[in-house]
Amino acid sequence: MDEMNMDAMDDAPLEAMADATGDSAGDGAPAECPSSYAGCTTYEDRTATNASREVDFGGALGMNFVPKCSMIKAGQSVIFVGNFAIHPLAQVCGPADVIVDGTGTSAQFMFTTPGTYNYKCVVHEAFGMKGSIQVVP
Ligand SMILES: [Cu+2]
Repeated sequence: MDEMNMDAMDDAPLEAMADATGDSAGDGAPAECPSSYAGCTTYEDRTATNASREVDFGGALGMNFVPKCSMIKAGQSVIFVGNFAIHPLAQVCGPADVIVDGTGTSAQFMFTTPGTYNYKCVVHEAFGMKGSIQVVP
């Protein structure tokens, strides 16, 4: 196998990962988020130091993320709590790829770059299982 074929193989998984995070252009840069995703026009202010930044999903909550629309400050983290095997999490768009996935029943992600991050349940997107996090400076 020559050098060029090796390079082609190396690139393939990277493209697949980019597509999974909504990088439709396939250029490695995260896609910019459209406004009003998941019906989010106002965001629950969770920027206070002592505010909860937990997003619960599934179980008794059904095919929902609660709260659906969160506002946090750059440098703060959001913890997702629910069953990731039943509701696989994926970031749809945003200024950086932060929400990678989760296993088990909780996963925490720190947002350092301001902007809007939209996410979805891969399985129940069609049922509206979507949410958005707005990160302010
Ligand atoms: Cu789901």
